[in-house]
Amino acid sequence: MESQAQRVKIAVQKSGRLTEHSIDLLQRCGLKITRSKDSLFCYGENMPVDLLLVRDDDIPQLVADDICDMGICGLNIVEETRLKLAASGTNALFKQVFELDFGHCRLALAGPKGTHFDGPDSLKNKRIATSYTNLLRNYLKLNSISAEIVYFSGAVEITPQLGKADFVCDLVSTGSTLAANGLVEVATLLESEAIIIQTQAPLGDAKQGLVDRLLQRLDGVLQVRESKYIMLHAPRHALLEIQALLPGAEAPTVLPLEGTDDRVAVHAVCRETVFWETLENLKAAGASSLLVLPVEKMLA
Ligand code: PRT
Ligand code: ZN
Repeated sequence: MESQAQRVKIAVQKSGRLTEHSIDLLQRCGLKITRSKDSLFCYGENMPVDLLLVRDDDIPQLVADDICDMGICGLNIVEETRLKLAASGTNALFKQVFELDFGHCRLALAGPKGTHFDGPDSLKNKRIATSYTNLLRNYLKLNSISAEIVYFSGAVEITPQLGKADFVCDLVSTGSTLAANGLVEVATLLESEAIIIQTQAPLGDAKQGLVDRLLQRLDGVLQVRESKYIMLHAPRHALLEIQALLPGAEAPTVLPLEGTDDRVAVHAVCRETVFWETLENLKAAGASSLLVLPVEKMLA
C-alpha cells in the first residue's frame, strides 16, 4: 500500500453550496469514497486519492501551503486569497486548472434603491461593506477611487439598513437576497464559478501521473455533460448541409444504408446541447430516423 505522502489530497468544501457538486464530480471520475457525517477526511477506496473536507475560505491556502495537492472552490475565494497573499508580498503557489461549470455567481456592488450611481466615481468617500476586502480594494485602486472598506464576515446585505454602510459588495446569484433587502446591483467586480486548483510544488512522478489521470477524467466528465451522440439517416447530397447543422460536432461517421443508393447513416458526437429546433432543422434538410443518445464517458 502507498504511504500517506504518495496519496493525492484534494480539499473540498465540507458543508455548503459546493459540497455535493464537488463530490459528485470526483465520484464521476471513478473515485469511490467512504464519507462519515462529521469526518473531515474521506478515504479513497479504489484510488490513492483522499478528500479533506474544510471551509471553502481555507481551500486556496491549503493548496498554496502544499498541505493539499488540489482543491475545488469558487474563483471568488481563489482571487481573494491570491490578492491577500500578494498584499503580504507572497506569490500564491497554486495554479488554476479547470472551470467546473457549477457554483456560478458574481461579486457585485449594490446600493439602496434610488442610490445615485453613474460609475466608480460615485463610490468616492463612501462606506462599502464586504467580506471581500482584497477584491474590493483592488477594484477601487484600478479605478483610482478612495472609499472606506468596512469588513463584515456575513449578513453584509443588511448593513445599509443599519446605517453601517452606503454600498455593499457581495456575492449574488439570483439577486433575490439583494431585492429582499431593498438593494439594487450597480456594478460587477468578478464573474465566478467553481474551479479546481493545483499546487505548484513538484509532486514526483507517481503522484503527478495520478493527478494527470484524474484531470484527464475530469475533462472527460465535463465534456460529456452537454455531449450527445446523434444518429440519423440522410440523402448523401444533403450531407454538407446536415454536417453544418450538427452543434459542436467533429467529422461525423457516414455509413452506407443497405438497399438504398443515395441514403446514408450519419453518427456524430455533438459537444453542445441538441435542441428540438436543431432536430427540426435537420429534418427540414432531409434527415430522418433521428436519435439523440446521452454520452456516459469520453476519453480524448
Ligand atoms: O462554511 P463555508 O465557509 O465553507 O461556506 P460559506 O457559507 O462561506 O459558503 P457557501 O456554501 O454559501 O458558498 C460557497 C461558494 O458558493 C461561494 O464561495 C461561491 O463561490 C458560490 N456561490 C454561488 C455562492 C452563491 N452562489 C450565493 N448566492 N455563495 C454565496 N451566495 C450567497 C449570496 O451572497 C447571497 O447572500 O447566497 C445568498 C443568496 O443569493 P441570491 O442572489 O440567489 O439571493
Ligand atoms: Zn466560506
